[in-house]
Amino acid sequence: MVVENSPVSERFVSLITRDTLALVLAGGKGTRLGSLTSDRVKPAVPFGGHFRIIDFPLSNCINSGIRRIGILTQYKAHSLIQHLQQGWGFLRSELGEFIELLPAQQRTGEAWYRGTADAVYQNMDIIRLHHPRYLMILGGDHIYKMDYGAMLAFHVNNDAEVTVGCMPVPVEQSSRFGIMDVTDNHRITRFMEKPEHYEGMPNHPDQALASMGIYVFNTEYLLSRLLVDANREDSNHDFGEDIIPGAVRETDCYAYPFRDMASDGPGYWRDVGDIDSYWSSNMELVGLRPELNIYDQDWPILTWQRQAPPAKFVLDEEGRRGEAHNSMVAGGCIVSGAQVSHSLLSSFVTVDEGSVVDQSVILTNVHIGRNVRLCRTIIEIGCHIPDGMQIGYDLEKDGQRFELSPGGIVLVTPEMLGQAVHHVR
Ligand code: ADQ
Ligand code: ADP
Repeated sequence: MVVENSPVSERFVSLITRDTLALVLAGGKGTRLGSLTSDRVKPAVPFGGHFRIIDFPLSNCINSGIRRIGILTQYKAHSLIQHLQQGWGFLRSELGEFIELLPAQQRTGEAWYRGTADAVYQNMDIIRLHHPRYLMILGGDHIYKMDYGAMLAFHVNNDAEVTVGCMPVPVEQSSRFGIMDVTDNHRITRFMEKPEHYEGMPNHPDQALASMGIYVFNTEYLLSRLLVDANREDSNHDFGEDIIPGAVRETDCYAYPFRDMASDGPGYWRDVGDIDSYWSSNMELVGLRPELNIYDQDWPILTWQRQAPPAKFVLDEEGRRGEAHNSMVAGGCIVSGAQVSHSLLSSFVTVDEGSVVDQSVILTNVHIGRNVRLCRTIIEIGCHIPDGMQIGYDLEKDGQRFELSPGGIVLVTPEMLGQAVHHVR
């Protein structure tokens, strides 16, 4: 096993990842994604054509050699549970590997999960059963590729009790994140959750060091803190607000700088917090040189997907080409005599003759009729866009019948379409 106080050689990283239990926080309400989260929790929101957002942290776990994973759920979990059951059942329990759902179930009293720290506290008995030496706490709603093994090795090498994943952000964004001050050797000296005012990093006043909401804890330390926190009436039972600031005051906490695995440059990490950032991070994928490479076979993003025939592009009877460029088109799609550009089509999308789809994110099982024009739209699973409809050109009108984001992206759901079509009749 790892020898106390001695640097971890790369040979031993696998011993640390095997001694780690990952807990993915997937229970937040996350209302800023509007109708995309009206009946599913954010980690279950589809992303990048094939994936659900939670596939990113889960794939990071598997690719890092962490194969014991608990998922803490609470609100609107049906779609998430279905996805995990369909796609993430491949681990071998006889080898001690598992992905386990940990729904709020009043294990410690009357309350549902009161906050992120309470969600972990309420599962303390289950955590103890697995007796992991390290706990890796992960948010379930971020898009990124990260080798957690490197962060765990950093934690052990520093002899830390707590390690927080971090990256620099523009100082104006400080109020959206946990922000920390660190010494030259990465020890955290101060942690402020979403500060209203922050003066910037000493060497870079235009930047702030932000917490990614990813933590490594020595299990015994975290469990002892959670016991104390659970009984405090002045606590919100939240990692960012209570546990991390308290730990920084009393023990050795380190900040692990997240870097890109391939280039060692700044890492790609997105919190798809609202409709505009959801749309733009999907759009980044279809661009010329996406920062996030989902074609990297060394770090596959795993998911569940339906069996689908290849995507098909058809010349229609009038000789109009069915084409897509600068786009990603999933299996089961048929583009017939229609033009698709700068867009992302999930599986089983059909685009009929004479239609134009531009800068749009189309989710699974969508039918786009004839002579439809879509620009800067997000079309929810199961929509049928009637012939001749135009969306994304007259934003004032679209704002009345669909959901319009501050950045001018139109989100369309089957319910809104039902009402819009009914209204026209
Ligand atoms: P926020 O993003 O505001 O800040 P929060 O809303 O607490 O964090 O959500 C973190 C994760 O926990 C999400 O994946 C969410 O789904 C889940 N979650 C929330 N409430 C839960 C509950 N009751 N039960 C189970 N899961 C729950 C955090 C940190 C900041 C950091 C940012 C980075 O507090 O310091 O900068 O993440 O995005
Ligand atoms: P929702 O997220 O709205 O609950 P559902 O899970 O009900 O979505 O799925 C709606 C349709 O999308 C179904 O046909 C289902 O087979 C398909 N689907 C579900 N998950 C995925 C996925 N990860 N990738 C592609 N298609 C999916």
